[in-house]
Amino acid sequence: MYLIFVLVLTKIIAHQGCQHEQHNHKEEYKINNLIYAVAILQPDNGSGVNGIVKMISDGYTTTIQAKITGLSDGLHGFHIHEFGNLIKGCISAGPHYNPHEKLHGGPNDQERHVGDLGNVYSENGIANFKITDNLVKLNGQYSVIGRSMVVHANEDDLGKSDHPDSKSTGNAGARLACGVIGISGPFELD
Ligand SMILES: [Cu+2]
Ligand SMILES: [Zn+2]
Repeated sequence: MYLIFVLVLTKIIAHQGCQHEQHNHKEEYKINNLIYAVAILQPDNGSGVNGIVKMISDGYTTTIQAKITGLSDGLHGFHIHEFGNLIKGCISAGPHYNPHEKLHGGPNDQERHVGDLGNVYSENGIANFKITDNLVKLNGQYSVIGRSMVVHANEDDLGKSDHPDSKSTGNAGARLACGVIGISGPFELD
């Protein structure tokens, strides 16, 4: 009787272990409950602009950090675009990632695309960028993994100018560099 009990118990524990393992396999790639992503920005049309974007998410907010070189001094629009297909360069990345069908805005606006990260500020050829955002996700239905990061020639007006493109693109101009957002482990951005 005791032996049967032990056998049944062992079976239950083994089964639970198995279920747990299957559950883990379905989850996003997490390290200490954080999800990491990376995008390596490559120049479009010989722009000379390069960069690395690092994202870390706890499932609620995502910190987005970037280091971009080769931009002119000043502000440059910086967005997550819909597609990770860069087959014809940055133009293939499509529009700003906008799953909720909003108008273009800035990262602190209610009315904004999920992909609207505002501007990077470049000085002496180097732009360092860091924000924490609560619309950009690295897990779930609206995960941005597999989409693209794009940096632009001009300042993003955050949807606030009279230009006809203001409410769709921020009139940020040409796409100077872009890269696909991929799953990562932790790494140093320096
Ligand atoms: Cu853009
Ligand atoms: Zn936008």
